[in-house]
Amino acid sequence: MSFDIDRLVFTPHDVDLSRSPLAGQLDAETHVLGAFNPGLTRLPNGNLLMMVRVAEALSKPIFDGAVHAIRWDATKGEGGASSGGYVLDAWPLELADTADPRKFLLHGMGGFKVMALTSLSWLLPVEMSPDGLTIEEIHYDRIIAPSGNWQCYGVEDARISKVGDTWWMTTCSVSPERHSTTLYSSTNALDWTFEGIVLDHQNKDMLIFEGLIGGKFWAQTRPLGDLYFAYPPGSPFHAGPSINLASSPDARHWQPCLETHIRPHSGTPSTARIGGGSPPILTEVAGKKGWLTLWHGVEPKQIVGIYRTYWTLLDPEEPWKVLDTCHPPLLEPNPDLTEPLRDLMYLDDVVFTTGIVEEEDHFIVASGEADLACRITHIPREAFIPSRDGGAQ
Ligand code: MAN
Repeated sequence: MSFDIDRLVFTPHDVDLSRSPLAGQLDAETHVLGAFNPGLTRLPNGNLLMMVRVAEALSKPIFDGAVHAIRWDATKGEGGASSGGYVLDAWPLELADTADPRKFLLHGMGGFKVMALTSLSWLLPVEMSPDGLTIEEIHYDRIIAPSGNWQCYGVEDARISKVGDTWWMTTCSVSPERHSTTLYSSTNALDWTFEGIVLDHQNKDMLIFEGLIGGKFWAQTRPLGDLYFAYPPGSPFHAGPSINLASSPDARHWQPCLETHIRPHSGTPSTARIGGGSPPILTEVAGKKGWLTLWHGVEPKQIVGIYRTYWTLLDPEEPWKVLDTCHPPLLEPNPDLTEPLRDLMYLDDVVFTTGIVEEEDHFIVASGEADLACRITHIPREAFIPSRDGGAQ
């Protein structure tokens, strides 16, 4: 499917690294590997806010026979032992497998699959015009960067939901102890308060519904592991990560929901791995009212795979029930968009949707394109055409 308004609105060229939280801290040159996967919300002044993930990487990660990773360290910093700062870790080259451009695998780590990242991510608030197409202001004074050991390898992939008068932002925090979901809250979507870890190890892509159901907060979660149990032979689903639901009295303490939610289909490899995309919003598409959720499906291909965006409409009162969905993707990676940035590209075939704002006759959808730049697509309401066996998910 193609859309009239569909373009890259923010790229690595738009980031001024002299204002990065890492600036002047490392004895090595860095560059913006990607400025992508933006959370999206409407600000009180009518503009849109994109919370952009800036992945900052070493320009020359390999020197002195070692590959280097950036880490936030609580004991480093101008203010003494507790202010924190950034350091470089050297890993002997013979231990590292660097086939995946996003991370390197370290061998000889007790039999576990152990990774280090080629970049450290922090979050940059970028204010956009009401249609999401023009940059109005980049809020370097409100960057969200690692502030504790639980996110010493970075803060990634913000998703913003407004519930009542409060904005909630889930993020993925990376550390040796956990790859977790961290939460921030705000009363204006620009000044954020850290609320702690809300989902522990290997649970990310958490999307808080933009509204309460039965007086409770609801969210999609996606526990990820490398061990799953089989569906029975002949099942329409295949084993692997699923998008699950949880509810909470306060957005801080979450109880998993017993009902199944969105699961990978056995009939197609396109959704072999799935995860949440944009926060579910209560709206009307295809003649039905419900929670519209956009999520990603990954088709295995080489190392990273092909990432596409799919949609599902959920029952307004019982959100585990699927009202409609569509098997062909809503949004696919678009190489034409990234062509002008070809010299900066390090992977292909990825669109990763992270935000949605509703307008009268269309939705403004924010995605990361190729883990490189921010893509805004205006998707008309009529584009949501259910597959015939709509409720199969
Ligand atoms: C993972 C995450 C995302 C990223 C995709 C594609 O799902 O790290 O942040 O966009 O991979 O690389």
